[in-house]
Amino acid sequence: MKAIVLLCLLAFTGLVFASDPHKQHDVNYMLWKVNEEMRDPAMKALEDSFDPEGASAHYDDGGASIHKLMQELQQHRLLEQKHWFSLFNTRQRHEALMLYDVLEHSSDWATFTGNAAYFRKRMNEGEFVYALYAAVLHSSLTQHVVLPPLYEVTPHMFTNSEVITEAYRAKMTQTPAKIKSSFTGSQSNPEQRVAYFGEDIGMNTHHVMWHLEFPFWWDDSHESHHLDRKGENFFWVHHQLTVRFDAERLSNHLAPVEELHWEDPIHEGFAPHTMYKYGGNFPSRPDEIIFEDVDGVARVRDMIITENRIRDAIAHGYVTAKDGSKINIRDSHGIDVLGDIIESSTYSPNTQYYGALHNTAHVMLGRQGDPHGKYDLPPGVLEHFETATRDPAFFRLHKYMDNIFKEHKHSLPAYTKEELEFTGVAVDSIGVEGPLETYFEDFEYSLLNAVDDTVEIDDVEISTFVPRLNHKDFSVNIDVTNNNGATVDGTVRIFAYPRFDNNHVKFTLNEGFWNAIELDKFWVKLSPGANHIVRKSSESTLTVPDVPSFKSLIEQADAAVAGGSDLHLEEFESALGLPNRFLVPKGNSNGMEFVLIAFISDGKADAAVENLHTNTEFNHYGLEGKYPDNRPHGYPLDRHIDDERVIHELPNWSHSIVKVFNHGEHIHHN
Ligand SMILES: [Cu+2]
Repeated sequence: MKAIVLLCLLAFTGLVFASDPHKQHDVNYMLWKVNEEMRDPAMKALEDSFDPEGASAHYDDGGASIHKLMQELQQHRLLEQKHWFSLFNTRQRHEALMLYDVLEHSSDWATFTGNAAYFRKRMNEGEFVYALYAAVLHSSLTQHVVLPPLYEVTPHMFTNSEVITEAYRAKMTQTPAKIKSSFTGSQSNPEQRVAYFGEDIGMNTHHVMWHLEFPFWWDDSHESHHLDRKGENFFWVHHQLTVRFDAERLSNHLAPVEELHWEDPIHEGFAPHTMYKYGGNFPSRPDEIIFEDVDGVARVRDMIITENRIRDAIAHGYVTAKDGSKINIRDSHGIDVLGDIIESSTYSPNTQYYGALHNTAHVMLGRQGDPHGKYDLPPGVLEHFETATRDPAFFRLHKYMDNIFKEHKHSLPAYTKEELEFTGVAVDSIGVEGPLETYFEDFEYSLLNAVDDTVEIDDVEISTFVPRLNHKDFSVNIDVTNNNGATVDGTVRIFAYPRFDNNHVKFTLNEGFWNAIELDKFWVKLSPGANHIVRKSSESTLTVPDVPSFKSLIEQADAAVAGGSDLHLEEFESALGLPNRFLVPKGNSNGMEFVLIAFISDGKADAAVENLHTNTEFNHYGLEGKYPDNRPHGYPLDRHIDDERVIHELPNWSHSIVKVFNHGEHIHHN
């Protein structure tokens, strides 16, 4: 939403937008020490002076949302504070969404911030954080406000219990500490070799932010707009995580993930070494357990029935809506419907029949350690987007769903030469300049918000440093010939897929395409004749830069408020993509071979919105507006190939073999 609006206006007026320092300031303090007393005096005063029901004129729903929430509050029905919160808990989600509705329907900033201050003091902190994050992302009042990195707001969800315990000790003894974080488990567990992926705080943040931008609970009848291609985006973002995880496994000489299935044992157990701020430790799961029915959630049999109904729909090429009508899915739009069904979101045409395979599976898997609630354990890591990928079973579960999507994609007719061609345009070569090399570096972030404190006691610096994957700068060079005699618009699509499997068997084109990692997508103007495109790794439109630390956001907003100056944080507004440092899979010391692909399609035919061609930027997720690219995600590698010659003889694509190295380099914390 934000990025699109910004872009369109940039194109028309050349304006650059500043973030509103006051709004940034307020959002900062609402989230700073969210389990503790408000530290900003003016906002603290609002906690008791603000009257939420004061004037219905300040709400664009006439005050309906606020009356509802106030009634729940006055009747003491809301979840207590200092209690865990999970979005998959229906009642807790409803409570969080009641607050989201209040914020979303606040028509001016005083009402928004007044409500936030008022309910921060009175509602469960987890519900509050969720509601505020969702509201800041979706409210028209908070465009250009940057949300602080979630790992510094709720650090418990991103780090190990060992680190948290150390942090509490540092606080108790008032001794500054920089605590080393290690990945969960031991080297005798082969899965530990890829823990750097599932436990990467930037990847976890990406995953949470994606689910916040495209929430399954989003209901168009209560919102101002429709989320374009939400179901397809659900497929694509998880598909990319799935194939990317396999590329990491291959980098580390592990076999690709095998899908899990309801009738098979769950081979890998998991000991999370993670704790809730309130509610004890995350539950563990032993190796090789057999799926059990989970009381109050679902029976294993129901899961199989749901899956079969979805597979039937794919085989038929249509789904059956609630009213019995048929919705065709055997076309490029089908994936969107299927994504809505599998997640499921409120966009699903028939949840009664097709259930909620993904959401229910997360809870089923999360509860296997205590399926009958005998031990009163809190929810498992799989029941939070922040922590889900820590458990290797997450990727097994998503491989299972990815294979269902694959069944659908492969039921569509292969693209023909005529469909894929871009008349007069040939991609002559693609190559890489600079080393394709990854390394680990220590990244430090604050744990101040993890520990308890009081207003009277000063903070001591408490932080942790954690190894994370990064890559050296490189650029992709593409040579293109345009024989059209006039300038044309092109969409450049860059992918890479592993060349070999773990047995060093070459992937077929079909396997490779399905396993392709999307690296970049952007618009170009192709002049007549030869064009040389140099695209830097830092420019990828699919990734985001590191968000400034929470402390730095506070300092910058405070300074701007005090000095009446501008605040420029635009580049950090969207947290949708993977971190840019995560662009390339790890590779290994021998150099892991990838097939690098550039495909250029007709930009005019691709554009779903006007005026985008004048801008070389590209937004990968559409949000409020339309997603700018008409083509399905992954195009043109998203379908199976009948005849490899169609691809090989296509002039407007090119490929080359590249190697990604990792020499064990680790840049240590000072
Ligand atoms: Cu997810």
